[in-house]
Amino acid sequence: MHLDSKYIKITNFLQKKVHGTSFPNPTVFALIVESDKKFSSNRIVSFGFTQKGGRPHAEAVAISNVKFLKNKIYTLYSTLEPCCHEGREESCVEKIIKSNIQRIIFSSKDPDKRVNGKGIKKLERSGLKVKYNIFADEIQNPYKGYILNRKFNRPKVTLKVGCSMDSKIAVKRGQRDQITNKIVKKIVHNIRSENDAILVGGNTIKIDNPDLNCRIPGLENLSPYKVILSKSLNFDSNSKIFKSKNRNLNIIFTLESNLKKIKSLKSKCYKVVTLKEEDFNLSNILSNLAKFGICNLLVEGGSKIFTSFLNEGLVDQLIIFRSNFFIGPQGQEMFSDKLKLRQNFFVITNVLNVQNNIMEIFDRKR
Ligand code: AOF
Ligand code: ZN
Repeated sequence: MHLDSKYIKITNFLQKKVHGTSFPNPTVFALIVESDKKFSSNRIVSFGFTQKGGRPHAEAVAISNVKFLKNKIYTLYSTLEPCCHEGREESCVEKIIKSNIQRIIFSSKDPDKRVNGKGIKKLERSGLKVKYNIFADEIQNPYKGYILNRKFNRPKVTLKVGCSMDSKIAVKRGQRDQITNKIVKKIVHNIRSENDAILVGGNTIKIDNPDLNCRIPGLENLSPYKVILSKSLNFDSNSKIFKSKNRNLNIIFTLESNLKKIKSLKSKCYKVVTLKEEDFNLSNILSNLAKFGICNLLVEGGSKIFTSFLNEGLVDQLIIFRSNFFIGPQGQEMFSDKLKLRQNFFVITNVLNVQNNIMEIFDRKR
């Protein structure tokens, strides 16, 4: 039925408007359409999306706003398969079965193993009509991090670099410089708000003393969690990164077991994970982050960290903001000389003009 394509397209479109606002749950968008028996008159009577903190789920919100009438047909459209596990509340499948919804149409199956097709079976067993995989490719992109988390136990990794025309990230080694323009800054803050966490190395804290939050008015509380990799915790614990009143899932991965240092960081809302030397590697750190619920990770530096992520083949997207001037040979290189060059790993998916700067987007080849 072409109506189903039309409403799924609307659902997928609207999902993108609220994407990334429901950590630790995927942001699902649902619509309920009321039709007459012949489907000649159809209208959207309700919508819902996954709320802050992950609950209520999208379907629950949408259902709660409908006054179901006996002589009408109700179709629920959703970006994701409705859940069937008893979580913090009754499952969406149960809610749908108890309501007057007869048809359920959704875009993508849920890769979470508690659901993954079981939602479909339960709905069908109750005599409801279910259709899925409708424009599922449209939702693959926003759900990429979620899918990687649930299927491969790691988040989607985006590496963000700001540099000069000759790919230098600072005028001198060990120095912080603003290289890209003000509009780039806004775009970066927007990208931050869409990620669950930002990862930096301990050196970046020492050199840049960054805040790493989102400072776009209205989006401040979508600031990502902070993740620091620091073998020795040898940074100033009064750095800005420890001052912002972020929520409680900032994490430091370290080799250090000094209880006094750890206690002081805990008091600044940081979880400290002390790893053994052999476990202090990016794959293990990513799987730890996935367990904490992180689906989208932004890596903001520095060059050693960028290089390690690239060398280990762990980058899904590379975003380079390039300014309009050269820095020259004394500048800090974007990647360290340990970078193992590999061809054909990325494809250029977009190049955008940002006033006098350029935004280059590279995606990992499938
Ligand atoms: C839905 N609608 O809006 C979302 C769903 O922690 P819980 O109990 O809320 O469950 C989280 C899981 O619920 C998550 O991994 C995914 O399988 C599903 N997300 N499902 O029906 C929603 N956000
Ligand atoms: Zn649900």
